Amino acid sequence: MNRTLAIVKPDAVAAGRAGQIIAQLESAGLRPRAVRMLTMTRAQARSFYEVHRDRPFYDSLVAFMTSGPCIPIVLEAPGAVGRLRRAIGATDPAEAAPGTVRRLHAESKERNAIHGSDSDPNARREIGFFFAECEVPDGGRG
Ligand code: 3AN
Repeated sequence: MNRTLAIVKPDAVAAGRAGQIIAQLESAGLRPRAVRMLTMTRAQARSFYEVHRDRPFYDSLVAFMTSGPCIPIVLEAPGAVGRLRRAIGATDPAEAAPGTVRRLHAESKERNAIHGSDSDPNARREIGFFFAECEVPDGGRG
């Protein structure tokens, strides 16, 4: 059993799709372990997406991610990182497989409904970014 981080992004929350998306993750065998709802500050969004700071879409991505509330979720499953990535689909919803969260709910490469950690080390970092030790004891386990 290990953990990963999903974020239901501001576009999906604003569209009233958070419940459907979380149900879809549960159907894919991902068990919510901790959940929050918050609006990211600019500093938080810049830091979370630091790896993309030199990409042309960085400022726009930060503006989008701070545009309204989002829902970070710690999910548990065997092979959690890969299981979540398969459930959410490709970055571009036009390329996402049928039945994936992005195929069903995303508008564009940027407004793409959900984030999922892309590796165990990044899952540990991202869980620690949003959740305190008391919310996910041993939260760092990958
Ligand atoms: P993924 O979320 O599929 O792992 P990343 O890590 O390459 O994709 O990108 C992080 C986020 O940056 C995406 N979820 C999306 O919101 C945004 N993004 C990625 N590529 C583009 C792009 N070409 N144009 C606009 N936004 C993008």
